Amino acid sequence: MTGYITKGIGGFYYVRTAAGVVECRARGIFRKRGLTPVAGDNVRLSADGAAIEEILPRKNVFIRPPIANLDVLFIVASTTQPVPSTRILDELTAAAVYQDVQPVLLITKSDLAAADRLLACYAKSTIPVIPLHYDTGEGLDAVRARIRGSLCAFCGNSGVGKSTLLNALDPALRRETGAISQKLGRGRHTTREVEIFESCGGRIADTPGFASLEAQKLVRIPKEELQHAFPEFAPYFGRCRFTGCSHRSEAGCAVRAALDAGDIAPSRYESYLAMYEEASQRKEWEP
Ligand SMILES: Nc1nc2c(ncn2[C@@H]2O[C@H](COP(=O)(O)OP(=O)(O)O)[C@@H](O)[C@H]2O)c(=O)[nH]1
Ligand SMILES: [Mg+2]
Ligand SMILES: [Zn+2]
Repeated sequence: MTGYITKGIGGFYYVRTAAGVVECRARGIFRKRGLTPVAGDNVRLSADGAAIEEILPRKNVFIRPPIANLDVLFIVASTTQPVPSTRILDELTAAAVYQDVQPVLLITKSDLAAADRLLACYAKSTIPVIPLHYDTGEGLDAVRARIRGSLCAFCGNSGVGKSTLLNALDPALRRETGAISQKLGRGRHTTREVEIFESCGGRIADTPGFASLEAQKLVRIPKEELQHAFPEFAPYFGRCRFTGCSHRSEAGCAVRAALDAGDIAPSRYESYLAMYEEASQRKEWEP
């Protein structure tokens, strides 16, 4: 019997199988090998259904929050209240691309301020951007289409409108919204477990850890790999004067030429430089 882990808590795992959700334990062998089953893992159960026998190969895995096999990361940004930091959005999109997760930017509160600035930053990035308008319902079907058949998670600062969006996508989700949930949220969110529920023909992971936007903790991207986490740089690889060009200050850099020509957004390039600098200063042994 196989299935996927919807939640792990206190040594118990809940595995959704064709026969329903089964509560089971993980075999001791995993701990010995330093392997921890996490939500999203596809697993094979023992014949009696009481134990996880095997973790099937993973597409990807995040440690904080603990989740495996993520297909789509919805990054929720509001036009205002709070005003988004493109640097943080770029760190999140890069973390997703690096882990083979499709990032999708969702823009909320487009009724309060124009989404133009954000749209312009990502227009050349190949990263899908979906502005949402709750008065007309614009954008909701596009989000549902991305959820269908996928395992997805939503991340974004507190107050950007994640819960409001989930309720609009599927009222059955009944998320608490607004000031009350934020006030209660602080302490509680840090201890809550990741949980996966089915909705819109796909699976949505409730990942408290993503909400705080700690992209730094999601994944450490080595500086040489960073360029690959910015999809709009790809057409220029191999066209720089020097092999191994870091696209920072080298002469004859094709990425910088594209920046000057307006084919790469300045905010995206600045994020690349800042993240490169940070990766350069990081010690190998730092977690
Ligand atoms: N005007 C406006 N307010 C919104 C929108 N989306 C969410 N809000 C409000 O923003 C506040 C925070 O929303 P919530 O969904 O709780 O944010 P979360 O912390 O990301 O889950 C609530 O008062 C919502 O009613 C939007 O598109 N337009
Ligand atoms: Mg919320
Ligand atoms: Zn270059």
